[in-house]
Amino acid sequence: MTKSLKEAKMHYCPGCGHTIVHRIISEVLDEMNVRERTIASAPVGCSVLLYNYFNIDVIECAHGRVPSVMSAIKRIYPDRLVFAYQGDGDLAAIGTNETIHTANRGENITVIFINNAVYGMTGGQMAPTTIMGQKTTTTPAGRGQNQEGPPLKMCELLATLDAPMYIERAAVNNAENIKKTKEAIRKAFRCQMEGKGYSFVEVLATCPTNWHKNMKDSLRFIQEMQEYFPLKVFKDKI
Ligand SMILES: Cc1ncc(C[n+]2csc(CCOP(=O)(O)OP(=O)(O)O)c2C)c(N)n1
Ligand code: SF4
Repeated sequence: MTKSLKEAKMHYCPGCGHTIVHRIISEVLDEMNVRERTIASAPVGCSVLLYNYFNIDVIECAHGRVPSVMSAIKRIYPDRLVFAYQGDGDLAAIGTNETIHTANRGENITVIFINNAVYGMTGGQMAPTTIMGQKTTTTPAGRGQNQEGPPLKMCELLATLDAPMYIERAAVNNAENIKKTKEAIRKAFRCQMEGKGYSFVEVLATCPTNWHKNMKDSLRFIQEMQEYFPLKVFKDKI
């Protein structure tokens, strides 16, 4: 158990990527000794209850409004570590506007973006990051070019802006990638604490329930996602 996580039973489905990312974040907060100075957002989505799990200050934000709320909090408390935690429906659909303008302003916050290629909480509808051909409840024949268009690549999009300082895409499908995810989050937090500016870490994460896959196939699906979402550092101006 880490100090930054409470001893609480999580509500996530077995095999859910959110649990791994929660654990990684908590380890980094412990190791950086910033737990008591950290403020996070709980988004609307499956991680809506993350304030029950993290032993830090958390503010609940309306769906998609997270980066704006966290920008305001950071401006009021510039000495705090402020991070947004968002799913792909939250960050890349209803919240696209806030995401782009927050990054473009170079707000000194960290955004952790959980890309599980679906709307998890509401039952597996298509997300902006659903990959081509992927079947969801709203794309029963698979996501197609004519009706839905290709997936939105948020790291690539944000990397075209001048202000962001650090942008990386990682995944939690094996031990090596989990280690890299932890390093990416640590680097992003350090970027913020050194006052350098906006940092963004996307994490490809499993949703076995809405993918209708067992764990082995879910991990394999993260490999398939990488055809559209390559794992790499898109920007490092730290
Ligand atoms: C303003 C508003 N619109 C729509 C919803 C319904 N809603 C709740 S969660 C969600 C999608 C969540 O998906 P995602 O952000 O990808 O997170 P996940 O559940 O996959 O972790 C939606 C559309 C809402 N709660 N509020
Ligand atoms: S529905 Fe998907 S994202 Fe939500 S808790 Fe279950 S596995 Fe995780």
